[in-house]
Amino acid sequence: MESYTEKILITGALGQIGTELTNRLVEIHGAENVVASGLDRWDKNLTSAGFYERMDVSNTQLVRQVVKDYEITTVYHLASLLSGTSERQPLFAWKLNVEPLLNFCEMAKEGLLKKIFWPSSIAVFGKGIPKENVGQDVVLNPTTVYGISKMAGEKWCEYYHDKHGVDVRSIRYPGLISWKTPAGGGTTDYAVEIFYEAVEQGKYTSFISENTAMPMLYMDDAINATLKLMEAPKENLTVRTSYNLGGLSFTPKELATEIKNEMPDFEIDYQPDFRQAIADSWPASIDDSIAKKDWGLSYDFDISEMTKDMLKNLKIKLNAN
Ligand code: AKB
Repeated sequence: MESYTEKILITGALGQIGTELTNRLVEIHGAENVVASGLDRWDKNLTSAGFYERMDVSNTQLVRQVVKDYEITTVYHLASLLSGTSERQPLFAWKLNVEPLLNFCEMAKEGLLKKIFWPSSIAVFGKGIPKENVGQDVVLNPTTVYGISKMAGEKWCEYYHDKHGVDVRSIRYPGLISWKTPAGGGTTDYAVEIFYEAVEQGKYTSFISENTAMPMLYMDDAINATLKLMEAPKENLTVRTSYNLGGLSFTPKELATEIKNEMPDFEIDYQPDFRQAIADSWPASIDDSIAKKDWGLSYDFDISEMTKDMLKNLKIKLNAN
């Protein structure tokens, strides 16, 4: 295996995944080897990375310059518009979710980058696909702008790998649950909001109906999976579109029951909005056996451990603010 010092660029570094992934990458590689980027102005409390670049990932020339200036070897390209927001800004979502990925793939093709991580989503599946235990290779039929952009991105990843040897790796993330940085604009975000409202108000109105199951994952498990995939030997990887990742599968009602176990006075009601139709087109559970076999995917948190951890940390965080 080729050995070199990794110099890492993270786009969307101030987002829900970006904040936590940056911290872990800094722990592993050292702050001096990690460059965070985002749209916000620089503030020393913003990130643990050694460097911060304020940049719009759609600015191809600027991104290329940053890659060259820092001699970046590995990119975690997380900047993306999620499902709910993408429906409201379809053309912008297409541009943001697909074009910067192609820019990074072109740079890798030219030898400027060695490895790219790009997140896909369970949104790629869509209508007419069985709900339960959805396999890696089912026909994709997304009906949302976000799902279409992720499906196209996956095919571009495979294309650049097969045709040009670009080492671009990807995971189909389920809904991600975390307490450090709030999610924004997704359909699975109810499963984050519910915890904030439980701690702050003792009640929550869910925009997803009570019996709609979706795959979800606690952030610690998502970060571990991402790092494991990126560390896996190339030859072990049999999927070059994007790996299925199942995580946990539960409904708003089941999550509310878990919260009630910890906070008996917690109350929930349901007022589904436009995101219900998006959730209805997504799988309830996912088969991720290929990721387990190829690169050792595993999870540490079940729904009750996750609930306890979320409530414990949010209580500290929200009281401290
Ligand atoms: C969303 O709800 O849009 C995201 C996702 C599942 O990709 N969390």
